[in-house]
Amino acid sequence: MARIELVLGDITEQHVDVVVNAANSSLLGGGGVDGAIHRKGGPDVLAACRKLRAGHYGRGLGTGQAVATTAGRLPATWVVHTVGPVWSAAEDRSALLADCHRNSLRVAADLGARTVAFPAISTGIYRWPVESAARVALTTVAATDLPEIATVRFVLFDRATYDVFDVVASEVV
Ligand code: AR6
Repeated sequence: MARIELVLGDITEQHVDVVVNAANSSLLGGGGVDGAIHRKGGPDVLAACRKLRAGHYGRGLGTGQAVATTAGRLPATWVVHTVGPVWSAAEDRSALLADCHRNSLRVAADLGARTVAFPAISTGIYRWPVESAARVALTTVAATDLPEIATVRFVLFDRATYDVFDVVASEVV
């Protein structure tokens, strides 16, 4: 099993092989993590995303799927873009949130990545409650055994989110 780390910080500053982007199905940018990755990664990231849209992903990236591009000017080597589910109180979409994590790790392993950094997918603009998202993210990563991946780092942007991940990690990992 990969070592799981929690850090308080900015995902665009991580020196890892892969940073995971909390993207949307257009792959063409947005706010939050997505905006920061495109801003700091620069035009090569957007160009690679446009190429994906012109090819296999003409209809966009489905919720729970993952695909890689260059990381452009980021310190990471690759960005793996995934689309989290929008929170719904009426419908349990946890399986899709788990898919995001599992599929991102598989794409990273196929690239030969050893270190992968995730943000708290779906907990911002997509409004997923942090404790529930942390439980899905941490249990899924802990259960996804890919020998290539040595370290998975959750990069939490604020202290409150970090503290919730820390409590959940002590229960499930
Ligand atoms: N580093 C680490 N975490 C961050 C950063 C950062 N630089 N910036 C924000 N966060 P969000 P979502 C935290 O909204 O909920 C975009 O428009 C943030 O505080 O980035 O999956 C996409 O294009 C929150 O805890 O992702 C989609 O349309 C977490 O990262 C939509 O937002 C996720 O927040 C995706 O929404």
